[in-house]
Amino acid sequence: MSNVNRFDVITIFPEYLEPLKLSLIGKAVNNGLIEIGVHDLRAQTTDVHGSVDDTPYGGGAGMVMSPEPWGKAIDAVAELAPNEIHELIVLTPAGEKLTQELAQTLTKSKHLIFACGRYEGIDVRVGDFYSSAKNFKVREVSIGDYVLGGGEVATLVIMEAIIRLLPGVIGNSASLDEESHTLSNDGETLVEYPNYTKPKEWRGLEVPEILLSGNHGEIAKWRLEQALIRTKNHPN
Ligand code: 6GU
Repeated sequence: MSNVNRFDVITIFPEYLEPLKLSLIGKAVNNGLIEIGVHDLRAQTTDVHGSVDDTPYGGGAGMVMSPEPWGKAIDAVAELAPNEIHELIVLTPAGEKLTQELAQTLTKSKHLIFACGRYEGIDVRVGDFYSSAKNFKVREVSIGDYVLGGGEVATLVIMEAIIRLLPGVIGNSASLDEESHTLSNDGETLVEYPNYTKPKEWRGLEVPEILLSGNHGEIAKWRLEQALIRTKNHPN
């Protein structure tokens, strides 16, 4: 069984996803570990203005994204991974909150489709339709309790959280086991212990003596204590 291999993003601002070409994710694409497609929702519109939204039934402020361009765009990207289960991630501040555990779960999906809503969101029937469609799984996901202008930045966050966990993406995969929200103390998730590198003294600040001792047992104990203190003082 292999991990995720395809990500498709549907948006009215494809340029927002340009950072996917950089750094760790860009390298993972160049090395053939993953495939990424970014698709302009407006390519699926039929009127001269390329309209993707309309006024809400029942009245109220703002605009709602129309279902038809979304349906066409999602059907088209599903064809790019024809024999897979398509996990449709609908970005919305009302969704399930992204956690390290959810990122880990999403590494198991072979095909992830990110639907980046703007305005007051996407007509809810889009999610409803694909929820009952064969070969689709739908999740509404949020990255935190604040409101963004659209799902594009949230997509970058979620994709980075997933892709760095995939085998081969990070050279030293042991570093994944020691980072914040992964370290565990009897089932409790901890934030990471403090890290130091050379020089031994910087602007009058010293590296803790224990880290220079070479005593791996004592160092591990100190790091766990520090992680526990930091976790306790963590604002969330
Ligand atoms: Cl996924 N979308 C928007 N528009 N705002 C958000 C969000 C998503 N997650 C947190 N805030």
